[in-house]
Amino acid sequence: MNSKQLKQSQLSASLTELPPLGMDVLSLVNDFRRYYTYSLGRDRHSRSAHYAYQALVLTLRERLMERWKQTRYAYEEADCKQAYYLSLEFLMGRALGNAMLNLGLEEDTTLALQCLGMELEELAESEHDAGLGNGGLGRLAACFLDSCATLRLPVTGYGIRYDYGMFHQQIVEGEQVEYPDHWLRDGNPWEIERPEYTQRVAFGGRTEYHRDAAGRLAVRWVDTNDVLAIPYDVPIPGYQNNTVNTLRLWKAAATDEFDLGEFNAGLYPESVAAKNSAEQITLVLYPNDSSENGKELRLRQQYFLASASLQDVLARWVGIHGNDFSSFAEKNVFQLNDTHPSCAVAELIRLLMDEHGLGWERAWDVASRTMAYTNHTLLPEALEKWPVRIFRQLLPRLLEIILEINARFLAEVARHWPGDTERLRRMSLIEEGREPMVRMAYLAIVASFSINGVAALHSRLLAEGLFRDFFELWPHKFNNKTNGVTPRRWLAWCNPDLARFLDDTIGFGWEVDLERLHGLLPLAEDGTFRERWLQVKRANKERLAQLVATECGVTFDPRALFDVQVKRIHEYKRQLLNVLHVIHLYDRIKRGDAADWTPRCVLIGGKAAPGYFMAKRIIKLINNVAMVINADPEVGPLLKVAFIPNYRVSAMEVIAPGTDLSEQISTAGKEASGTGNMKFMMNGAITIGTLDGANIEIREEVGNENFFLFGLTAEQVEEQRRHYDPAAIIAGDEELARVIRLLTSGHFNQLEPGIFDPIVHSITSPGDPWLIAADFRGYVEAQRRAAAAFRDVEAWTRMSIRNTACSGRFSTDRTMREYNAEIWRLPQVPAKPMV
Ligand code: 26Q
Repeated sequence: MNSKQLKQSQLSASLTELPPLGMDVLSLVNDFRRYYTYSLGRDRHSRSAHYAYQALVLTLRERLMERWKQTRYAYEEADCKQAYYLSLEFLMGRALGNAMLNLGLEEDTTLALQCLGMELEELAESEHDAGLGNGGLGRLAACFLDSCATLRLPVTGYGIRYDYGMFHQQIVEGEQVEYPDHWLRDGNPWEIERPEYTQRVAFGGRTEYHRDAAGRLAVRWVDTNDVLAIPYDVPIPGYQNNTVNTLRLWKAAATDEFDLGEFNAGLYPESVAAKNSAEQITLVLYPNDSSENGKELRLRQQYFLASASLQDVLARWVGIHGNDFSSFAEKNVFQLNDTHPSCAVAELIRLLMDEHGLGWERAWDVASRTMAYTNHTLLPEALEKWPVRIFRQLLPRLLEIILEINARFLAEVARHWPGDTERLRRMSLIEEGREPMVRMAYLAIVASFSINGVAALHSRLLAEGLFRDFFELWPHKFNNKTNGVTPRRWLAWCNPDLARFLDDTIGFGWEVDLERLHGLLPLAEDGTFRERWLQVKRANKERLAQLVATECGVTFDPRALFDVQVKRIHEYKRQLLNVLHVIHLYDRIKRGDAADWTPRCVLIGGKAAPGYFMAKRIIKLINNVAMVINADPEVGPLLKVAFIPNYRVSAMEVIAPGTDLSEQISTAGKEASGTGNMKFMMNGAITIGTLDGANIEIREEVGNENFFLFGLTAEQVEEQRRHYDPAAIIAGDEELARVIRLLTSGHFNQLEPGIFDPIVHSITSPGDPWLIAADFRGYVEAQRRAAAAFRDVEAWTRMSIRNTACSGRFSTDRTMREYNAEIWRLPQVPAKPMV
């Protein structure tokens, strides 16, 4: 050994594990300065908050990074079962606050920045929301990941890295205008590109049959157009437990051959065009929250996600076990977030048979023991279907497999119900007709060992209605998992004043054991406690009023009742019913019926799918009504109405803590669960709502005295529809008749004649599926009770406290424990302690 080699080997031997990064204020200050000065090259002349934000993210990110690696090692070494949450949507919102909170660095970071003369709030505000989802289903996926990491469950999220997330909504002359959400413009410091795990996804082409080496009939999928899937990993920190799980998002990229082939033929523009069409796949999120049928690009997205994710899991498996899949189902489970990723069923079979040499029976056995499906909708028209024709063109091999699954499945149905051809037709994975369609929900049901709804009522209605035939065949597959929300983001982070107050009164640790909020119940009787509760609510209402002032230009008085409905705009969610009530209040003021008035500020927000005409017209109505009311000096402070533009995760973080009354007023039997209802409840709002979705369970937890209930039940809704006569209801209700007259008279559209005719028509039509007129009277009376209750400050505060106190069940920690106990069966794997 020469001296150079000697030196090298001595150096190598003296290398030790990197020491963990400091978790104190001084380390944070110094790392921040190092990033700001040396990595980003900024100095005291840099005035934009953006670079300070970047330096802060890098400082926190490196602390996540070491825990992330240790978590991966811990899962590898445990060699345990893992779950994969497949979802076309992850509505993550902002990550900075969450990272600080979950690392336990919230206080120290605030201090560190103060030392440097900066405000955390300003930096936090400069982060774009990661809006890779439409609404409830996407945000649920994000809350699930937070809880899985907190519970130390080995769960990986798989999704798509859209270049453009949910559109940015502006309101121009009362109407929604959509702008592209280029959220990656300034880069995304939270993601790590991992090109070393790139996968290849095929489209188009045809299938070819041949004999393999062992003489068995085998299939080749040939002449395909391939696209690369490049993973970008996002860290998902657990709550102060050193666990960091992974969200893996795929980006589409053109293959090299693609370019080269065309290029060599001298077709440069064509080759660039081909590259473009490959990269189209992950360009933009579809902004519909109920299925839009027939868009081929959407099916491409779905298959791209399913195929890349399954190949990724299988590659890791094969790396350890080779082509022995005998224990695969004991070690892996895939949770399908609605039918959107349900191509995975057929894709797993394809990969096992065509790529790894399994026969049908064994491939089917693996698939049907690893797939689990969650349904999120009861609206029959929202069930996903794809034309067989598109499948044949785009995914010919998958179609063959789906048809094979169907043939075998229908044979089973025929054995179970001999001679019942009507049932065969009903249950077939293929809907026959002029344009035959693949029924994605049935594909998911047939292959899954577990099928769940997202609230008790929803799961019951699935079994009794939408999926009845399947429930009769396989009752054991069906189960309920009531949704939740993560109390870290939706209480600890978004409502810090309440969080500190909770620490002071019920002690530390409620963030991970939310049932401990029950400890607040006796305190509802304590006058000083109530006084402080009210102070916290008051400060939060001031913060919300500030947001409404800047975003809507409307003045909300924090002493008034803050009445809020924020969610996607949908006829079944009945924002229209809310508006009718607002018009009714206005009418009462104008006709001098305002004795014992409770001043009220009504806030409505939400996005409409760009092609949903009625939803857009409802937004226009809300804005026009607001304009008239807010400008009327006679109304003054008695009633204010605002539509908050661009409702999103970060807006809800201000809205929920400042709300008094939470509007959950969907037509019973239509809202699968709702999760906004839970966020409001946790923050001490009282619900006005129907017996729909999780409202039912919320009311059971908090008690009828602390909930403003109204409206038809799901059963009564079905009954009413058969002989619905809104004209008679309107004729028999003078106050409703006056509201309708105000609408038809053009009072809210003096310069835009007729624009609200479609709305009036829908309310007055016997075919109105949402039964607006039927629930109007009950709603107005519930609102009267709420207004009266609000005037008794003491009683209202009791109700508010009880709502928070009883919200423990709606933590996604509970939801994830149930998924794990009854579906996934994963061990909890502790992270290695940081030394
Ligand atoms: C499907 C195919 C093509 C294009 C779009 C879609 C699509 C996209 C998103 C269909 C549906 C969605 C989203 C549905 C959704 O958010 N559902 C909500 O899920 C929540 C979580 O379970 C529930 O609380 C809500 O009740 C439910 O409406």
